[in-house]
Amino acid sequence: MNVETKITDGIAVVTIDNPPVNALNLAMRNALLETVHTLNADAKVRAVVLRGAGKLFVGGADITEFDRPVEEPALPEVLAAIEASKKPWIAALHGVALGGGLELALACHLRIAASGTSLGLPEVGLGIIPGAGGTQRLPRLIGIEAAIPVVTTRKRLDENQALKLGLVDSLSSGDLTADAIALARKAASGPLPATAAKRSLAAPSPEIWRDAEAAVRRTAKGTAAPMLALQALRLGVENGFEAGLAHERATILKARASQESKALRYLFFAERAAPRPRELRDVNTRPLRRIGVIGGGTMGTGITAALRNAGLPVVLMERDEAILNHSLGKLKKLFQGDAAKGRLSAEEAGQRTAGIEGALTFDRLADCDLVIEAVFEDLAVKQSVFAELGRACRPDAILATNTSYIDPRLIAEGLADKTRFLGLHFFSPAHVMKLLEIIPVPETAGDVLATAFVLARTLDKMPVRAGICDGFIGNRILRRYIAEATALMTDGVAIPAIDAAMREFGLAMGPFEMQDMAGLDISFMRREAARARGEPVPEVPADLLVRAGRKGQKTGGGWYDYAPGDRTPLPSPGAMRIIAPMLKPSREMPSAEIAARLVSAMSKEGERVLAEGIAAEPAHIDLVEVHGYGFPRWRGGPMFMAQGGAHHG
Ligand code: T1G
Repeated sequence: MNVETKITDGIAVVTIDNPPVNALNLAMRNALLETVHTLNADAKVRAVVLRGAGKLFVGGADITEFDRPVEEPALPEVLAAIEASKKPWIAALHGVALGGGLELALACHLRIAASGTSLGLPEVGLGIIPGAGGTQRLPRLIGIEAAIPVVTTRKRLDENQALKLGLVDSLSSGDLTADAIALARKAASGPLPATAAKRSLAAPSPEIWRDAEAAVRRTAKGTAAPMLALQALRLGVENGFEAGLAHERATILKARASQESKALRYLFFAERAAPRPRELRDVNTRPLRRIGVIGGGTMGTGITAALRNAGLPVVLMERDEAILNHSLGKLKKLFQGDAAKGRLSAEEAGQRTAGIEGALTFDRLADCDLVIEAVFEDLAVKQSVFAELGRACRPDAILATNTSYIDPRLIAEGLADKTRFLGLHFFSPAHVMKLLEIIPVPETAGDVLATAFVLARTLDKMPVRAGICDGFIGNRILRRYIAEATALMTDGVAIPAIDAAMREFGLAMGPFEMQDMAGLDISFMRREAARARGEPVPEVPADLLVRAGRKGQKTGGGWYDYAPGDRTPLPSPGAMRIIAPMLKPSREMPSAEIAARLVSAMSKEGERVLAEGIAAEPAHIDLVEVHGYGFPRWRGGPMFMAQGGAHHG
């Protein structure tokens, strides 16, 4: 970790070297400030090139320092020293320049970027705003309109967009440092280029602010930081650079201490740790070149699409031609839909479809490295599939089940070699939902488990290792959440009030709206199956609804009524009449109390999940909730909330 300077023919090349992302921690700030003073005082030095060692320029301030009071020199002081230098400083950008890293570049006199560079101010994603001049210097280079989405939505700019907007002054043709030195020489031989701070900033029309505020309200999803960032931009335009800087600084210092920021920082580190479990880091993995998927239903096609989106060739197997063609047709439409929405080119959509081979027999899976079973949730059916796979696939091929409820140990019973078997629980729609529960059985080999995490990273999924119990981590906590919501309802609290409370809390929909969307019959059949096995499963109000033909949106009514072709939940006197015998007299409950009850039920179940070793740490449960069940990111998760928002960096 250091800041190294090399001076050649009057040009100083300063390299920031703090692996893995050159974060600007206290030591780096001290070293940089000292370097600025040294070079300013060195008469031999006519200009300075600032670069980052390794794969990128600078990934930002050091987020691990945010739980502590700011230690001087703070970044603004370092940047002010560079900006005040009478010698041109040229920022040589490659990989990424994010947050404080971009702010460092903005304080320089000129910027040059290599191909493939990504520039941004993603601070709102951490519940803060740029705190070292980003909201003031960026608009003075690229204008307010272009700066608004970068500062309020984490929009990234590539080098070409940056050049076009004036954020960078030139692009490197290959050797970035050499090109930067050439630019420095040129700058040193002319008048000192004006820094961003000295550039004028035209005030935009009032409509721009009005539209920006509306856009921030629409996209902020309950987080406060985007509006704070917009306000800092505006204040700088209306009150000038220095006033803007002071306001920005005061805002970030306050935002750093907020629950929202603590929650988002907690998730930042949890999301970086989960895909690379420490215990698997040195384990060799098996190749993933060709993947088989069995079952062309909703999950099978979703998984196939996710694999294709990651560039993996897929063999999709179904029982009969008609079903297979239907599944292949669905996938073709899905990729064409992505092309129509501009997410893919028509050619890419064609390639995605072409990379799927349809199959009707197990022998076609013989050379797959991994086969994922996604057939109907029936133990006997799954066991027969794995018996076939055990015969048809290479001995080193990994065999996985996408079951969401059945004990994987039972599914693997007929399998001769269980070391190559595990559960890979995708969430619907599997090509969209980030969460992947990875469920090893006792026999699962280390390299098989490690390979599953490689698959998750390849698919850009958030993997969480889960132990075996009914519902693994996510569905087990969901069941507890639903049970608590049902208890509130039978206790007299109105269904729309419970759902409204959870929407207010930050969920896209409440527990009853969600059940109606998913269908009440799925869990009803599970309860009925348990009752048939002689298990004492008490009658619940949902049973009365299903028996009355109310299965949710798909039957035009469940907890709510739905007009034909409309998914808007309408309070249902009919449903209330059916479940009335199970309800106590109605009563009011404040939204916050409803939400607290439900979230506390989730975290208590989470405690049990931890105690049983089904999850290794609280953060894993929170990742499941955030990436699989729509728990609002800015709240961190039920376990984080139960810990009083304590954030362990
Ligand atoms: N501070 C501390 N640690 C960081 C870090 C940071 N800014 N960025 C990454 N790490 C750690 C990360 O936890 C992981 O650790 C390792 O580095 C590799 O990260 C004043 C206040 C830069 C695009 O929001 O987006 O500047 O798990 O796996 O995929 O206005 O990291 O190995 O122990 O993500 O190559 C603003 C955050 C900060 C960017 C690289 N900056 N970082 O991606 O590696 S706030 C950000 C990223 C700020 C100023 C404000 C990505 C990356 P470990 P990784 P990667």
